[in-house]
Amino acid sequence: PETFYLKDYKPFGFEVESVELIFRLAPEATRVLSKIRFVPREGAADPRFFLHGEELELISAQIDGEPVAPRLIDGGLECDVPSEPFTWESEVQINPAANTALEGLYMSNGMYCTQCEAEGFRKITFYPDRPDVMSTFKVRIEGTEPVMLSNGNPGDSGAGFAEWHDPWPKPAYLFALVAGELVNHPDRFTTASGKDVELNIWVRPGDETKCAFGMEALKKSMTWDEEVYGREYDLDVFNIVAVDDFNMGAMENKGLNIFNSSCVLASPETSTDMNFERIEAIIAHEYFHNWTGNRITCRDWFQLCLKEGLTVYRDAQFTADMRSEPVKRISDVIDLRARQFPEDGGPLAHPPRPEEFQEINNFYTATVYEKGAEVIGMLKRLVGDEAYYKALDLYFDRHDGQACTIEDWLEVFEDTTGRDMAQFKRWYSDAGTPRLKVAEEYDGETFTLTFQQSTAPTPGQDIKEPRVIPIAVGLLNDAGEEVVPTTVLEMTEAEQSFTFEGLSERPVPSILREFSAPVVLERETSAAERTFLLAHDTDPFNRWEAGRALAREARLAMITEGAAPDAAYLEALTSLVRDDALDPAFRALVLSPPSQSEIAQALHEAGTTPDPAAIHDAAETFSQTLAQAMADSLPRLYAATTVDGPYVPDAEGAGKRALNSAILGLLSRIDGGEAAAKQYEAADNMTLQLSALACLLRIEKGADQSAAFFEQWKDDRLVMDKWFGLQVSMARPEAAADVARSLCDHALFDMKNPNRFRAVMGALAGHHAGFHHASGAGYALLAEKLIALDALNPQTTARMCAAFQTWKRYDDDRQGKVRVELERILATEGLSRDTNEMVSRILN
Ligand code: DPP
Ligand code: ZN
Repeated sequence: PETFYLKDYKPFGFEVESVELIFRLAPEATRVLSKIRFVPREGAADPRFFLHGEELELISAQIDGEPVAPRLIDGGLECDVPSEPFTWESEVQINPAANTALEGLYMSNGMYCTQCEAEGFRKITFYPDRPDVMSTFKVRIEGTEPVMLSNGNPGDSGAGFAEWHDPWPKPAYLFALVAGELVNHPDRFTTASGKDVELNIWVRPGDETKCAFGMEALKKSMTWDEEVYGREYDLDVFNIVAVDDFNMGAMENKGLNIFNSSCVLASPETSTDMNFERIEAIIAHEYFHNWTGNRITCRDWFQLCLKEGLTVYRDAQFTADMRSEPVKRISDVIDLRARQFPEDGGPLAHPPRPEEFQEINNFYTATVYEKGAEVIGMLKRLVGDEAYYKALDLYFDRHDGQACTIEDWLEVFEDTTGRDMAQFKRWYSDAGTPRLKVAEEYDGETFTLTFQQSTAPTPGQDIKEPRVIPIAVGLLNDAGEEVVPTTVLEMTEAEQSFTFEGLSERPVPSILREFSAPVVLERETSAAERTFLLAHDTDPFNRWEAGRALAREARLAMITEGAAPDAAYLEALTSLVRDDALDPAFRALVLSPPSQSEIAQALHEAGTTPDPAAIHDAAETFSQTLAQAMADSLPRLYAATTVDGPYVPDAEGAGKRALNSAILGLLSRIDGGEAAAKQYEAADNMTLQLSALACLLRIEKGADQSAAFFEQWKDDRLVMDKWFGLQVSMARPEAAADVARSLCDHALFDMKNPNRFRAVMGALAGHHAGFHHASGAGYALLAEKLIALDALNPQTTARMCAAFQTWKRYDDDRQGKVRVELERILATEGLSRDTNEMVSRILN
C-alpha cells in the first residue's frame, strides 16, 4: 500500500469556484450529477487534473458542455483540461444499499445518510477530495423520502425534491446528505447579534421523546461559544440527525451534524448519567467544530489535531463550566492514561501531528484527539489565559475561510506573545510520553526541586530532545496550608532545578497540579506523605492523584509481594468516603479503583511481567477486604447517598448516584445482593437499573434480573447494547470469551451495526483478565470476528485492532498466541488497507 508523507504536500493545481450536485436517490442505483467550476492556478506546482473517485460507475463526463473521455486510474481519474476556467460535469452511479463500510453515501435502517470525513466524498462523485480545496455547494435531492437534508440553508422544495445552498466555502469532507422518514424536535436560538436560527434534531419516529436533552445541550453550547470564544453561528438552520449505523460518535458536517444515535438520544429511562454527560459533550464538540474545523479547516490530514485537539480542548472547557471542573479534569486524565498512554508507549505511537500514514482513518486516535487537547492546555498554561484568548482571536481573524497548519496555529501565539514556539512545537512532532523524575532538597531555608525529563524511543523516532514542560507546583505546610500557591514552572532543559526561598519549615510539595502536562511523574515518596496529600492537598486533582498512587502501590504490593491490602490506605479511603463535606462525585472517583490494565502497565514499567489472573485476583481481594472493613457503615452510607425525587441528569445528581453505586458495589459483596436486588426492582431510571444489574451480575446473582432486563428492553437498540456489553464485562475471566462468542450468535447480534459489535467485542477487549486469559481464547475470538468484520467495515475493524497494542507487556506464551492471531489476520485474503496497516504496525 502507498504511504503518504507530510513533506510531499503540494497544493491542488485548480481552485474550485462552485459545486452543484444533483442526487437522484435509489437504494441500489443512486445517480449523482456534478457541475463544478474549476479555475487553473497560476504557476501551480502540480498542474495535473486529477479527481479522486472510488467505487463509482462513471456514466458520462463533459467539459464546458462537450463530452470528454477521462482516463480512469487507481483511486480516481485524469483528464486533459483547458488552461482557462472551465466547467466539469459528470454523472456517476453508486449503490448505497451495498455500502456496509458506512463511508460515502449509505443506508441505515432504510434511511440515506453520508459520512465523508476523512476521504468518503470520493465514493460519492469524482472530486478533488482534499481538505484544502474549499468551495460553496448547491445541492438538489430528488427522491420520495419525506425529509431530505443537506448542508447550509434550505432553498426550494416540493413534491419529490429539496434544494440546499451552503454559502460558506467548505472542503468536501464536510458534505452531508440525509433522506428518510424522519421526525424533528424543533427549537430556535437567537445569536448574540440577533440572528434567528432554526434548530432541529431529526430522528426516527418514536425517538422524538429522546431529543430534549440534546437540544438543551446544543443551545448551551451556542451560548457558551459566544460568551467564551466570541463565536456566533453563521447559518439560518442547524440540523442534527441521529443515525443507528455509524462508525464514529458524530460528525460536524456544516449545518448538518450527523450523530451516532448513542451520542444524541437521551431519556432517563434509557440513558445513564454517563450517557447524558457524554451526549452533552459530543453535541458541544460537534457544534464547536463550526469554527474550529469548518470555518477554519485543515490544510491536509496530517494537521488533523489542529481541529480535533482544539475542539476537544474546547468541549472539555465547556463540560468543566457546565459541571465540575475538578471532576472533569480527573476523568479526562483517567481516560488519557487508559487510552493514550498505552498508544504512546507501544507500537502504534505517533506524534499528535503524524508525518506519514497509509490510511488516515487509522489516525483518529487518542493521541490526535486527547493528547492534542493536552498540548493546547499546556500552551494556555504557559502563556496565561489572557494571551491565550488574544491568540485565539487572532487565529479566527487571520485564518477564517482558510485551510491551515500547526505552523499557522503556533504563529498566532508567537505574534501575540512574542514567544518563540520552536521548542514547544516538539509536542506536535514527537511521539512518546515524557517521564519526569523529581528530586527534592531543603537546606533550612531554600527548597529545591530538580527535574529530569526523558522520553523513550518510539517507532521511527530514536532520539528525543527535551520539551517545554509546564509544571504546576504548590507547597504546603504540615497543617495542609499553602505556603506557596500554585506556580507554573517552565522546564525547558533535560535537567533543571527550581528554588523556593524563605521557607522556615520543610514544605510538602504538590507537583504537576491539575495534571499540568501529559507526562509520567516519577516521585519517590512515602505512603505517609501520599496519605497526607490525599487528606489535605488544596489542588483537587493532586488530592485524587495521591489516592490513586496509594491504590496502585497497594495493588502492586499485593501482586508482587503477596501483601495484604494496605491497612493505612484502607483507613484513609474509608474516612474520605465518610466525609460528607466532600463532593460525592469526587469521593466516587477516589473510591473507583485503578483499572487492571493500568496495573498491568505499572508492573510492566517496574520491570515485572504482568500476570492478568493475579491482577484480577488482587482487585477482587482488595474490594472484598474494603467491603468487609467498611461493613458496619455501608448500609448507612448507601442510604445516605440515595438521591430522592425525580431523576434529573445534572452534575449534582450524577455525582451522588456515582457514589451511591460505588457503595452498592461494595455492599453487594457482603449482603448477598439484597440491596442491589431491591434497587433493581425500584429503579425508575437507567442509571440505577443498570448499576444494580451490574452489581448482581458481578456476584453471579443477576440471572433473573438480566432476563427481565432483556424482556423489558429488547426493542431498544441502545439499551440492548448495554445489556450485551454487561454480559461480557461481568463474566468471570475464564468465561468471558465464551460469553462473547455466544452473544455473537444471538438473534439480536448484528455484525453490520458498529455499536452492537463494539458492545460485545469492545467489552471483551476491555475485560483485562478475560481478554488476556492464558487459554488465548480471547485473542482467538477477537481475531476471528475482526477478520469477518473487515470484509464489511474496514474502519471499525482497524480501530478495534488496537486491543492488541499492549501485547508485548505480557509473557512469552501470551505473546506467542497474540502473534499467531495477528499473523492470521494479516494473511487474510483481500484484507483492507486499514486493517493491514494497523496489524503491521502492531506486529513491528
Ligand atoms: N466526527 C469526528 C469528530 O467530531 C471527526 N471529525 O471528532
Ligand atoms: Zn472532532
